[in-house]
Amino acid sequence: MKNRGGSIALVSTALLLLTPFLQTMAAEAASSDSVVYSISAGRTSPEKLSGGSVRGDIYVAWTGPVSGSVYFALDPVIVDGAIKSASYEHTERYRPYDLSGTSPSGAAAAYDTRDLSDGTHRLALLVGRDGTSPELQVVSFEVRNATVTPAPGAPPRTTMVSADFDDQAAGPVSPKSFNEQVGPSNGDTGAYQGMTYAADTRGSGKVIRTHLAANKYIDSSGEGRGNVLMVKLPGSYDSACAAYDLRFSDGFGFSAGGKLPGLLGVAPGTPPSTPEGGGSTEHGWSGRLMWLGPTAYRFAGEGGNSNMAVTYLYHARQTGIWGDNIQWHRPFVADRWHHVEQCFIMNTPGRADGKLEAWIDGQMVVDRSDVLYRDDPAVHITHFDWSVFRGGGSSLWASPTDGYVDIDNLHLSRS
Ligand SMILES: [Ca+2]
Repeated sequence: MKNRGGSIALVSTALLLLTPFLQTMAAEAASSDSVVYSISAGRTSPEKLSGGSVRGDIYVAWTGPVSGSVYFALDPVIVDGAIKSASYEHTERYRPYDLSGTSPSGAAAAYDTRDLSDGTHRLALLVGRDGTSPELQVVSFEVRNATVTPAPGAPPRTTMVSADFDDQAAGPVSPKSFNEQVGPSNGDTGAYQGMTYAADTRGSGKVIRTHLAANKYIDSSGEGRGNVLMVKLPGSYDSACAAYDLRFSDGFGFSAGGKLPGLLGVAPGTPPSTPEGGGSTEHGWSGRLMWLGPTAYRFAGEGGNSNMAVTYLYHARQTGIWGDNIQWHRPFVADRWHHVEQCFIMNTPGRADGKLEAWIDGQMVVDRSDVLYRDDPAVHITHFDWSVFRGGGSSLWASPTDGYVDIDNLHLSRS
């Protein structure tokens, strides 16, 4: 964050040499960057609130220059540049300037976003300026506490798995602990090589960290090649969702791409790995998440991006042996927590009326209702596939740099 802040400051300095109009724009951009949030009372790992997606307790602060006080107003009504009303107000007279106040020990008090509806909200700040009137800042952000936004009339959802990994000791992930938290899967310790319970960069708790070693991909051998763990769901379902928090390590080399967890379904007697890796979709489908890089697909580099997210879908209607990329039109950002979610509703066998919905950081990015997951009526949603690896089936998918992927707050639900 510090390095990025430095480059923003350099850009701003360059713009200041241009026109007064650009000068104003640059100042506003730099100021909105000073409204940050953390998920810890210690304000660790702050991220920009502007454009962010938040849930639960958050700790918002103004970190820019102040002479005097900072007044916060949530969802303000602003008339002629003046704040007429707000759903929540708070004034801080001394640094640190916390949205919900500062305790005597110096810790920030929490603001509970569950007091807000899910969706877009605005926070206005009046920041004191010596000798001038306070400067008005307004930032927009998304609140997203509901795991899934159910359609009107949709049946209630049942949680199958809810795992935060916070009670685990730091160190290697054992088959026993994984199976207790996520569900029945491989009992062989070797299948978990490269997976550790690691400290959450957001301040407290644990996450599952998967090491993706330099120059390795899924068909390499040993630690750092990534993992595929098939988790049997408690039953067979026709509507299910998989959601989790996801973070790529700082400076992660996205290279050609790799796989991330998702759901799949196979008919009784068909191994769950069948509708993957170029296998048959006659008796199964799969819907993992992928990041793709521009060396694999040109679209993944559009706009100067290093990668793009897609649903990697194996389905009965696909024309080749490989699955189809359902584009999310959104990149992952290294060293940033993302919240991803995919929901699958099975089609009437033989009819293309299945649904695929996907969200990243509270934004719906896929909304399809024409998917033909299955021709075989014996196919349902039966497994969660914890895939975290680079690949692709060749060393072209490896990266020259070492990296890792953190996953947390796994939530599997069905209706
Ligand atoms: Ca956790």
